[in-house]
Amino acid sequence: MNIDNLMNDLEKKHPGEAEYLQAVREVMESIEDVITDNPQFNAAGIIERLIEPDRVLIFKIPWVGDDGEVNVNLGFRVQFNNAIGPYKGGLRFHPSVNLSILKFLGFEQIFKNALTTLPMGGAKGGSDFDPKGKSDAEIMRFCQGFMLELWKLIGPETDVPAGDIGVGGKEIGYLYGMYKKLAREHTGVLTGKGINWGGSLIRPEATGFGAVYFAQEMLATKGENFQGKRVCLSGFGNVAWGAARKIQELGGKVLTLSGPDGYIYDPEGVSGEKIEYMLELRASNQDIVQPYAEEFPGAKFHAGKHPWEVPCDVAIPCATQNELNEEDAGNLVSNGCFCVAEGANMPSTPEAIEVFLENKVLFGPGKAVNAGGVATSGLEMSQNAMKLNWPEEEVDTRLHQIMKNIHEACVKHGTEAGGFVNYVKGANIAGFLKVANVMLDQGVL
Ligand code: NDP
Ligand code: 2IT
Repeated sequence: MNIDNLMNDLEKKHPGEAEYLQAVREVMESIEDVITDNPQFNAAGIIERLIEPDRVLIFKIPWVGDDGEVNVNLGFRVQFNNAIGPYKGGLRFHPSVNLSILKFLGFEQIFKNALTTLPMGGAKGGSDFDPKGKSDAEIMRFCQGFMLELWKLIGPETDVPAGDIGVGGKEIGYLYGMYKKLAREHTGVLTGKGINWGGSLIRPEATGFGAVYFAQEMLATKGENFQGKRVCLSGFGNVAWGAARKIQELGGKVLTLSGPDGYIYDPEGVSGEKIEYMLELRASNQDIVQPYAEEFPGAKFHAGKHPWEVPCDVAIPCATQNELNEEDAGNLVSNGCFCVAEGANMPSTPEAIEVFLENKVLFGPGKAVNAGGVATSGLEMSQNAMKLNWPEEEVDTRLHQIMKNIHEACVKHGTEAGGFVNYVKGANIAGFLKVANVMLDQGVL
């Protein structure tokens, strides 16, 4: 496989789709040797079939604001690959959303979902709708308009969306209500549902808990754990909240949070009521982290800066793609950070990843580290299919075991001569092999 030729052809077909091309290149670089050693994949055109989505739906959502004005947003669903199960992946509502971002997320989701060991294919969707400053009534009308188009494409055995940035329990409720009305059925068509209508315990916490379980496994390879560790987090949303809770439980200290406006440094640690305050901040729909420093005066707000300049042992980026660059990676390494676990999807730039790998940092990529969210969505689907609910402990135990298994798969496929574990390679190879072999079994489709 000539990666440069492949990428040039792909770029010609999809010019300007930077995030999508970035995600494809990373996977191709990891699996290059696997492709050379297994000519059956090329013979079946696996790569060419894997890097293009099965289909993409783009639609418009006209909706009326509280002021009576008509607004029009774009909606998307990228159904990437359903070799191992129904299409599965979140919906993102954020003004930055475009086709490139959703294709990168859908592509990553194929391998992430394969790593969970559960039967789920890869998809992603969303809209450039900005929830910031919108009333509940506006969010409801928008979600209803979104589902009016989407419902035709999805179903509990076809495609099962969930949340992502800007889509939490409230939005899933409005989306589910509209689906139920249109399809005239109660099914597990979305995950992240409310606990009284088919949701799973632990799903809200799952991505953050899972990320910390994975980091725990990485630390254990060095005989370490979270006790007394200084941890820098970015973001202040769902993933950061779950991670903060679990780190506190394990005896670590969360020093930072961040938003698009800058970062918070809290030398006393983000713990107890401060963690729950994150939920209030997000629910305010203001999308700034600065008020934390006004609420808790021991903390300091640093406008327009990344949290990665604060000395720490472990870093867990939980905000968005490409939020941690080469300079940030350099700062982390020179300040002694030895473990980086990606809670967000593709938060580190390729240059930053290179810095981490060159310096033998324990670096866990998003598709492995944050797979606990979609894994617990898979557990929600299982519970829906059985029409019963597992207790919290059962879901958490399964989630924990899944994260341990993903870590083991990364070690199996990513251990280099000399013993260093390249988790990027390990996750990409393990995820790819599963999907590629299933595609071989099922023929050219
Ligand atoms: P939330 O909407 O709950 O929080 C997102 C956080 O990231 C907010 O703090 C948000 O602030 C910030 N953020 C978003 N876009 C930007 C930007 N362009 N620049 C700086 N900060 C930004 O989302 P989640 O916590 O659910 O998602 C966070 C990350 O985790 C995403 O990468 C998501 O894809 C990933 N993820 C989520 C899973 C889940 O189950 N929810 C599962 C696996 C991965 P603001 O909104 O103000 O921009
Ligand atoms: O990026 C992700 O894995 C998610 N946003 C969760 C997807 C899901 O279907 O639960």
